[in-house]
Amino acid sequence: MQTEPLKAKCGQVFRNFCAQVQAIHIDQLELKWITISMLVIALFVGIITIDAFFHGVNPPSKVETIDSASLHLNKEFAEENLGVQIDDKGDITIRMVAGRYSFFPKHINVPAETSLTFRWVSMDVLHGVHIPMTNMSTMIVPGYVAEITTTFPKPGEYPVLCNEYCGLGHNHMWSNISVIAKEDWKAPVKSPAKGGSNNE
Ligand SMILES: [Cu+2]
Repeated sequence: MQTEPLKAKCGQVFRNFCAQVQAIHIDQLELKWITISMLVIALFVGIITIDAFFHGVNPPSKVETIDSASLHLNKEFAEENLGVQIDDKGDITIRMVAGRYSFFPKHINVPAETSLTFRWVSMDVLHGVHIPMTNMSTMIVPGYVAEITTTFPKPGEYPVLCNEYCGLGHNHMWSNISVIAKEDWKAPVKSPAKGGSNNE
């Protein structure tokens, strides 16, 4: 019942707005620059959209949840499943837990020039992880799994730093990764964790 008058009112407001816009005098030169600016904005938005589509960049709404209070009971993030694991297809997954004030495991060995999938969880408060010289920089929010795929281009020692203030010991919160030449790296002898459906 209320929709018709509302629709008419909205239509009237829109018509008034259009009339006002038409009444504004816009100089030709100004119009040219407005058009150029709009095209530049459209170009940038287009580039971002296409890039996100081809690189599989997802909005933060694509979340994977986990119970931070019972990580030790969770199959995927139980202590024996942490660290580097290689599956039958040769894909490497690294599971790490952040807690005040360290990353667990404290040290891992990974191969250089190889795609590595890191899965991070927090056992207590909000943490962050930053590995200089890589694209690894994310928040580790309690209750969520942060997954990032990265590649270390060169062998060497890489620090793993917490970049979210998490308490008095925040500045001691670090860990390190030894990146080993691809041909010298040996896969750890561990049975792969069953990922996916066991996050409750
Ligand atoms: Cu921290």
